[in-house]
Amino acid sequence: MSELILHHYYFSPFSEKVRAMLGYAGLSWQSVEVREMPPRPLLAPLAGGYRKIPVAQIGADIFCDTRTIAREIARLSNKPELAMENCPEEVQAFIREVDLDVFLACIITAGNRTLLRKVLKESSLLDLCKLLWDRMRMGSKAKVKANGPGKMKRMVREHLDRLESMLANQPFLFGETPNAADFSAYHSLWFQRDLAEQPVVKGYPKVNAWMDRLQAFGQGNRTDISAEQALDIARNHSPRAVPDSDHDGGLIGQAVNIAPADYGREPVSGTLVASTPLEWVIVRDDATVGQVANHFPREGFALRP
Ligand SMILES: N[C@@H](CCC(=O)N[C@@H](CS)C(=O)NCC(=O)O)C(=O)O
Repeated sequence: MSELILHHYYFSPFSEKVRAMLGYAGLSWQSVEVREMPPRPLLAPLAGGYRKIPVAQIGADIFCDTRTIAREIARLSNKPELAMENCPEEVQAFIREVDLDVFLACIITAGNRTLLRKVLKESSLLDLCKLLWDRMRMGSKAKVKANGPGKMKRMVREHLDRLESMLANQPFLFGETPNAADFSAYHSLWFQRDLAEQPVVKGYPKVNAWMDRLQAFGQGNRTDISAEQALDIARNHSPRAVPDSDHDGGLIGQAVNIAPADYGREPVSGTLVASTPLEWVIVRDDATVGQVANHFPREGFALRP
């Protein structure tokens, strides 16, 4: 069993991205299911204010954002192609686009009765109202350019056209085997096709076959544990050693805030202990679990001394 713990919820596309990666990587992992919206009091000691999902944990190290999570999965499974930075620049540019603009277009245009029915099966009407309110508030504070619904529907169709042609002569988007791009493109379409059952995806046979191929890898070997067990694990570990690095020049050892730059921009405060070209690591002393380290990708995040 790898020591990786994933804090996630079923309806979260970015969680689905990681679950699918864990399947391709063939890893055993531990699962903690969290609510679809804050407050998440048993995750807060680990995430330290970071509100997005999923979050991964290895001992007392907490990985925020699927980019740092993918890096850990790549390392644990010896599948470097899962980490974006190991992919060619063309692939990285594709991932940047699909993980933000295409994701938002797919999520916002997916809403329909089927999706509502499925969400209501798992929660109450009151919780559904709270969820919609939470997402509206998150959207109103976001720093991403908003497109109208017509434009977003067009974006989804253009994206599907593009994938269909990329898959014309090969099983995966960039060749014979998957890389990080496949999982980034997959999760938003999973939300459209498998959750909302939107008819638009049906018209794309190669895209459907590719999604089925990714799903055939499974989701690895999952063991459910409780949030309290995850907290115990953090409490019984110390953060791992960090690389000797000071990419920002002189900030190591200083108190900093790190927050996503796009949406869900709640900051996490701590002492900067590593600053590499790819990531920032801060340590925090938490009253419940003791010292934990939070890892953030540089891309898509902002650091303030
Ligand atoms: N860039 C983030 C995006 C994560 C994200 O947007 N997650 C959504 C769920 S799929 C989220 O956190 N929504 C708000 C919430 O669940 O509280 C990543 O790659 O992990």
